[in-house]
Amino acid sequence: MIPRLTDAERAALVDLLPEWALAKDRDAIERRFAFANFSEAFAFMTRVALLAEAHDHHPEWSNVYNRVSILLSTHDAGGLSARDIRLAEAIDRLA
Ligand code: H2B
Repeated sequence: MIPRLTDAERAALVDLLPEWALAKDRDAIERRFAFANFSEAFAFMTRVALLAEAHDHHPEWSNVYNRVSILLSTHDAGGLSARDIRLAEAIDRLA
């Protein structure tokens, strides 16, 4: 079983991932992105999809025209784990 984040690790998130927020109704983090148009949004999603495959860790996400919403949570842990943090950091480096 993959361990969920400890309280100390959760407290560090605000500094580590300032663009991400804790989800209201899930043990998850989320971030919204906006691009110039659909093409740029979808190009970003393609790059995130490749990252997700490389990490073997996959986002829950949606796209509406130029906007992309990403929610990260570890299904195998039933909540937030270090895997979510690693993928969020990698997505931040793309954005
Ligand atoms: N993605 C997410 N978000 N959570 C998981 O627990 C997860 C995953 N598990 N991607 C991976 C795939 C697992 O199912 C495979 C077998 O490694």
